[in-house]
Amino acid sequence: MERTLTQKVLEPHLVVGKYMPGKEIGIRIDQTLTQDATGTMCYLQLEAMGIPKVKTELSVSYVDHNTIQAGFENPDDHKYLQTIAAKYGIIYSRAGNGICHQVHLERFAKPGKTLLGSDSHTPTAGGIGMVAIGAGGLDVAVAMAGGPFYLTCPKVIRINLTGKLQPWVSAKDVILKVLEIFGTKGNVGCVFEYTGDGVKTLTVPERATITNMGAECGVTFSIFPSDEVTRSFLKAQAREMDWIPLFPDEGAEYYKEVEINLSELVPLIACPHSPGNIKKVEEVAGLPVDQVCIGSCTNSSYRDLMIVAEMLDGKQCHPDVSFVIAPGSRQVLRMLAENGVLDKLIAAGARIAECACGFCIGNSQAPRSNGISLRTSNRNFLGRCGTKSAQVYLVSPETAAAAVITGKITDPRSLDLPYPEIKMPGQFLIDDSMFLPPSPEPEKIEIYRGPNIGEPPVNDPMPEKIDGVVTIKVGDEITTDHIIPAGSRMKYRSNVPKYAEFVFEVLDPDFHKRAEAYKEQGKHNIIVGGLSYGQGSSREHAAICPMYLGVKAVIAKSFERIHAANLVNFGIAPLLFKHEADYAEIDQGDELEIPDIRQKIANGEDITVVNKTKGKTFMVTYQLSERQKEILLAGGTLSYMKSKA
Ligand code: MIC
Ligand code: SF4
Repeated sequence: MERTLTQKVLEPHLVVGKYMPGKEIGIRIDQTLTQDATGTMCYLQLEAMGIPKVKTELSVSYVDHNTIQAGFENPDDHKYLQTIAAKYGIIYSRAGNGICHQVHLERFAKPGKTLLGSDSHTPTAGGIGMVAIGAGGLDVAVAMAGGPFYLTCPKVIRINLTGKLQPWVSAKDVILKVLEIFGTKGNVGCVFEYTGDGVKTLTVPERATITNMGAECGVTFSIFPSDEVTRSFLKAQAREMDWIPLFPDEGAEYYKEVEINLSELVPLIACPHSPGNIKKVEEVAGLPVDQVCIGSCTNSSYRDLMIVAEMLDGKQCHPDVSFVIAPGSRQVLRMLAENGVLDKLIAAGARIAECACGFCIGNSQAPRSNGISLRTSNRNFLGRCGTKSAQVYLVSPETAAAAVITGKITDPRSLDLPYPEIKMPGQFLIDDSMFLPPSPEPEKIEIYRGPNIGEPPVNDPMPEKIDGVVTIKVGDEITTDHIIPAGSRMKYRSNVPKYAEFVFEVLDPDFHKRAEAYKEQGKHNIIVGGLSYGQGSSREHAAICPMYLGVKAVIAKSFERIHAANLVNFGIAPLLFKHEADYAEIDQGDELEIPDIRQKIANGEDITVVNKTKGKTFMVTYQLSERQKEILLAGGTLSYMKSKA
């Protein structure tokens, strides 16, 4: 039978189950990546698993998120990660080497292989023909320990690209178009497979911009074929031996198909506060801009920064605009330094930031109060940039550079500029000196632990019944940035009791006090949510911190994939309203009882919830595999693994 590209990569990696869309499968993971903000918890959990060395073909630990060192916490975490990597057979990518996804694409990603990363934008590597999936740190730890990664065998959506991008329109506009078509919810369990004649007109970094932001649609991963373009990219990275050809079979069947004619695309923009809020740039043109930030794992490649530099050559940044550039990798930065282009950017007034996530995660470069910020990154959720009253718009590097010149949102096509054709280099500058290989004498490595690093918390088994209170009721599309903020709070990633003080900070700063008070009274905490609860990042702290505060269940209309898996991993029940209308009947502060929850889940039965405050009952259900049920009842993956051992 004719197979999709997805099937061709997944099938040889199957270790549990059969390739049947909709069913749970377990796959072998060839490579893993972690970043520092999710990595500390991930490696603490790996330590708890008691294996001496990782079992993957390749595991890399990147330091790119918490690189601001305004206290001891982050540098302590870096040292912990460095020593753990040396001991466990992991490559350590030092702070300054670049953003994990950009660097991984350059130096390690391989067509046909599987990659699991503790970051939701891991699918960036799908641009090179990899099955690359984001997950919680615990799932990545299990994969490093040699265990399978479990996922729902995906429904494959074909996105057929025809035509060719016109000048001033780029890969970011393609993925913004995809977001316009598919939105940010309702795509759980699907993947995007890109096909068609248009594919060969896109370079690998452009493809990676597209696969990167598939995460915003909620698909498990996005994948491009591996063709001659892939081969020349790998050759230019001195890795031609990593190339294999990979295409879907002619006539393969897809769950859904859409066509995008690249020739017809125009510059697009995601308006506040969702990456799915898409308009044409020309519709919002003229809005004055306070800040332009270029970088992030979406748009910080050599090509992206070259085109910006050429557009700004000999020009000056508008006086009302603060202009920031964070190159994606040290490779990119060194190449721009070597070819003199960096000077064009500095001359134009760019504030050159570290090769790191930086502004994208809101740990620096917060806009002014009510400020308008134009960014090439992938998320514009409320408050993520560090200023709650700011308005963040997401655009291509071309549209960002146009605003640097004019001081307002500008369709780059409307500028009277010659279009700079950027050629991919025949040879990238290769300098792997910021990767530290694992130690040849791991037994001699002592693991460094600063005072900020605590034990990974473990949950109790699921009780017979939940006797609780609705500690918070939230609406649709609540992201993990709402649940637990990043930015300046992120330095507490290794200190769960402290970090838990910020749960729901952006929506309700008193949440943690209420939750602690109920917990002290012996009550369980319950969160009620709407559609697509847990969008966005893979941060398992959005489960760990609520767990620490005594949350036992989240009842929502629907969940996003990674967050639902994280809830189960930490023993919190992700329950679904059987009838969505019941959501309206519940209020914050209502006392809820969920009798026999253990038994009902064990038997696979729907569950009756008693709203004691309202004197009513309603039904909830769940989507859990047999394996997940066992994990949930045990109180999470660590407890489950201990009970198995
Ligand atoms: C993000 O972009 O939200 C992050 C920060 O990279 C997260 C990971 C984290 O919270 O550490 C992600 O995308 O998974
Ligand atoms: Fe870093 Fe931003 Fe990419 Fe997350 S989305 S990995 S914070 S650059």
